Amino acid sequence: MAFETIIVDVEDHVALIKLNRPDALNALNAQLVGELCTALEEADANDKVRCIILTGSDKAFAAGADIKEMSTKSFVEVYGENLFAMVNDRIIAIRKPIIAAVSGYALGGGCELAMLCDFIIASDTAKFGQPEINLGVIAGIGGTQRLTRFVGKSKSMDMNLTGRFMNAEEAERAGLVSRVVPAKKLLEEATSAAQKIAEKSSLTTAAAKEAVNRSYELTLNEGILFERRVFHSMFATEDQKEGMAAFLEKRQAQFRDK
Ligand code: CO8
Repeated sequence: MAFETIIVDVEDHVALIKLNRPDALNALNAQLVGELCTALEEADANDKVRCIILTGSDKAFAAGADIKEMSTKSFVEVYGENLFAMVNDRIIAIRKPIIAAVSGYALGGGCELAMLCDFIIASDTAKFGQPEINLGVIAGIGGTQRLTRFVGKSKSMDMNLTGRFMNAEEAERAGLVSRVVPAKKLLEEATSAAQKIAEKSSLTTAAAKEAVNRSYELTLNEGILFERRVFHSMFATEDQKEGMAAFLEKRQAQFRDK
């Protein structure tokens, strides 16, 4: 499908999705959000794709929901259409790993979009924030929920109540991002991580993603039971036999997603 607000490129089993509304700092309008969800679903369904990278520009991953588009909406409209429910639901349904490669601003819906990915690699120029409070609203797609689970109550309250931005170093310290790299190396680093993931069995990467995500929904004991059962089920796959045989034979495993 031809897109106007994003650029999609598939190479070496990695789908790179680039948000591309430079004049609006990649603000998430309805068109971009619709195209993004479609591109993610197409990548999820494409057998050639084994990992997805979501990125923006050097200046902005995304500066949030499109304020111009939202500003005149009424309660009846946003409640009636359940604004942003669909984006959340479509993105969390993606089974392949998604890496957010974040440079520059990741604000409001931009920060929330990065948190909807499986992990975040940030450039040293990245700035994260939930500045919705300055607009007379609050976060709408995880900024009070996912952020609190990722960085704890105190920092989440600070971000959501003052609207201040967190730089990359603070975001790494707080556990929001997995690593920080120089801006020029951002895509190289994200691609290298994606290619490492692409080498694994896609059965096991999907299972690992599912198990980690369940940790946010279940009690510890239920989560460990879920993990153990999924671990057991891996023994029904050829890839488990291949992975363990390859280790014992001191060779590289050849996974076949079976
Ligand atoms: N919406 C619409 N346009 C935007 C947005 C935005 N969120 N952010 C920037 N732009 C536009 C500006 O209007 C400007 O356009 P123009 O040149 O036509 O005037 C252009 O992008 C460049 O922006 P600035 O001139 O402001 O650039 P600066 O470098 O001076 O400032 C900032 C950069 C600090 C990022 C500043 O643009 C800013 O504060 N932006 C708004 C950030 C914000 O408040 N975000 C939260 C939005 S609300 C939200 O996200 C609710 C969550 C809903 C979930 C959505 C899930 C899909």
